[in-house]
Amino acid sequence: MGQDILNELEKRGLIQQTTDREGLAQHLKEQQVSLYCGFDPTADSLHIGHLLPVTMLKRFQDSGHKPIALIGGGTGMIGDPSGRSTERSLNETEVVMGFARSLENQLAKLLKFDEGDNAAVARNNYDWLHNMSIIDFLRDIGKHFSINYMLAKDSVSTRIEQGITFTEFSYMLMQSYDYLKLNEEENVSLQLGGSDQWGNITAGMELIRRKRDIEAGEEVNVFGLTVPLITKADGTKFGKTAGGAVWLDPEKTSPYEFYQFWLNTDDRDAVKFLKYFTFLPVEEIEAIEQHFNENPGKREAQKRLAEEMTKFVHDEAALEQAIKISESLFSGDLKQLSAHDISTGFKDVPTYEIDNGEVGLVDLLVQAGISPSKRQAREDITNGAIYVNGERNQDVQHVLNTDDRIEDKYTIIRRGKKKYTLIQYK
Ligand code: 629
Repeated sequence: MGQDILNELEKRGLIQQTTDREGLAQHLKEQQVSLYCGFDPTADSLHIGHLLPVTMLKRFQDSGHKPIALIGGGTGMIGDPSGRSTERSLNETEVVMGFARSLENQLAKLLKFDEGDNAAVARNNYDWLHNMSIIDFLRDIGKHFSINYMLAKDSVSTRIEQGITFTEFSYMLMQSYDYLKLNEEENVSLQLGGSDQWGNITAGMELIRRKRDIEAGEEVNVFGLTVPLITKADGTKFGKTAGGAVWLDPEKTSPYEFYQFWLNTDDRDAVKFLKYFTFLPVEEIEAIEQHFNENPGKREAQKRLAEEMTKFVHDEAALEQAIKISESLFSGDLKQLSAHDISTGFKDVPTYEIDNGEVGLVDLLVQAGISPSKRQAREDITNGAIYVNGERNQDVQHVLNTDDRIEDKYTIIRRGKKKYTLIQYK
């Protein structure tokens, strides 16, 4: 089954921890393994922090195993304390349900749900958690965990000082129950997650062992595997930009912004990220690494990373649009951009709205705050520092007319090398 997937994952640096490494390797060699990773619906989209586990599910699927994407419709109502220093605020049921549907649709695009005997499966733990009785929960699950065991988990121990409610304290029992449930119903024997999930994953294994040992006296083969937390060479948090989180939903983070996020990867991180996130074979990445080391200025590693990731999360057409916008902005040649390209590519650029009439270039520069005074505006123009839609304009008498508008909506003014302002007509 699959060309020794664990070795491949190890080569790529993707294994933080596993339970019983030897046993797991054997298990994966002997049979098709059903494995799962959970995603709590805490927003209406997955973000880049979810991408590594998603690609992990795909790697296992590509090597013949069966991935199960668990949507935490039930656990999302409670809130995982893992890796968090403060209590979460609770969302309404309808909100969580809506988020759950969005995540399910996104996952449907990233894994193969309809191919072969290892087609991916989506389950939602709301289905078995929402009507579980408190008596059953405390008798059948709670009874298997000592308070000492639960207090010793990082997710809890790091919160004792700050405070943790009984609600979040109980979270690990729900995730443990999921593993048990999926073990029984889907024959799941491996749970994946980020390293923040280690405590919850091992708690689930504990519950399965206790249940099975008590009820049948048999040995059970269940495993856990975590991927590393992603760190960046410059010490800043991975996945955050000035504009906030990087979402997988193209409405929240456009494919252009998504592409740019990867393109801006630090030289020191680029090869590591190629190994982590892309499906390019390690040998190919090593070849890219060699070229890259010879000529880092070409940013070949970042370009390849941005291409592969944009293609995976979005599609070929989105990638082409992202490249087109990036190249136009870089070269300053904006003529080939559509209004739609502009609204995507200039999201973070200062925008100035003006009435739909004619306006002199000098006046516009001052009104839009591009030049500080009329005198300076005239100087900027004569000096050749002002570009209208990518073309230098040195005419102080120029009056902006409809020819200066892209699809009658926008004019792009550039002052100097890089300072863009978007003029939008009301
Ligand atoms: C029920 C819920 C389960 C199994 C897992 C879960 C969700 C889990 C969690 N995961 C994070 C999330 O939902 O909170 N308790 O945002 C997130 N995960 C992916 C990775 C993670 C983790 O979705 O495991 O480490 C991020 O990389 O934080 O039965």
